[in-house]
Amino acid sequence: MNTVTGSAPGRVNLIGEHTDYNGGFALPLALPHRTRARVQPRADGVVTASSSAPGSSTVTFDRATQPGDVDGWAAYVAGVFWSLRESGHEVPGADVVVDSDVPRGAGLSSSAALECAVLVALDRVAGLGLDRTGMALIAQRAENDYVGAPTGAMDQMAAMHGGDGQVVLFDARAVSAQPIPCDLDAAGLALLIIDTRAAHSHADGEYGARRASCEEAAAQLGVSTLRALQEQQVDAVVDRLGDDVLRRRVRHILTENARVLRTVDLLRAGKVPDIAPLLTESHASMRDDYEISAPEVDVAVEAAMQAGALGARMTGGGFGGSVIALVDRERSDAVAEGARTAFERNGFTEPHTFVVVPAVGAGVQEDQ
Ligand code: GAF
Repeated sequence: MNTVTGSAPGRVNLIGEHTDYNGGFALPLALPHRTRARVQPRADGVVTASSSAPGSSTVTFDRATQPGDVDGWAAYVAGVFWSLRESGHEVPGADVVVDSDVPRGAGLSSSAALECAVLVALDRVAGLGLDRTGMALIAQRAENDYVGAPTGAMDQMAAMHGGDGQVVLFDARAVSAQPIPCDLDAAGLALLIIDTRAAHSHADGEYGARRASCEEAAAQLGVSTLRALQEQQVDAVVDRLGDDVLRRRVRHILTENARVLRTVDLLRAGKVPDIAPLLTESHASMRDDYEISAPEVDVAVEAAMQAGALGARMTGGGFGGSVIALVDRERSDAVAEGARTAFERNGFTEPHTFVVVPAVGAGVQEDQ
């Protein structure tokens, strides 16, 4: 068996937040930032995981690892070995060496990038021949049941299905990924990321609490997921719920799904600038109805808009992480500067800002 290097991108979600675990729609894109995992098979069944990140030490575990054996960043690696076995796939032990330029803790899915980089490499090393959606679901299971973060599959689907100049329409009920053209450059636009550097995690309680609220609302409404209500009038649906918090959670999910579909229509029609107000509406919905924003995030969105962004919203799981701003290309520096100035005024840590374009999904390279 040869040594194989897998690589997989981080992602930003253009629109469609917290919809995936409700059987809904999301529209992520793969980032140019990637995680690489060099996987050298070994015959003794042992796995070592090491990282080029400063201060990280090598973690050793058995290829038949079980949830609870490994924690920290290496749990995402161990989780992939576990999830593959749980799905009936035999893989050898290996020395896994990880290197990444996906910002960590920024809401840009460094965890899915790590899972998917290891997974595509193991798929090739063991000659499994898995398809991309199948691998995304195996990676999601690693995150859910080994790491313990109750996420949907959007991040892994973006890492697996992303493409140059495209966003990925993820339909969580159908478990399908469809490429949608998104040529920002041709429209004279840029997508600016403002990493607020406000702490963010999926494994803590708030993400799971939102998921539980949606499941509770679906049960009260007599459906298996909120997606089943998508064709109905939003007000009529929420009026059937007695609890105000559940009403607002459901309103976010149903209106957000509709915004994703509207965005897709506009992108298909080549009307890229017209998606901007939908991004800003999505942010207001996350802030007011779903209550997953954070002070740094709201300041970043407001500052971006004041500095001339066409639309802006938080991206990812929430409670921190990154904001995306759709800007006229020549305004991107001014918008980034506007965010920095506002953060300084508010006494927040300086944000990281950078422009991204949709990039390719996971892939492998075999060492000669
Ligand atoms: C995180 C999760 F991992 C995704 O599955 C998704 O729910 C997202 O938050 C919110 O849209 O990135």
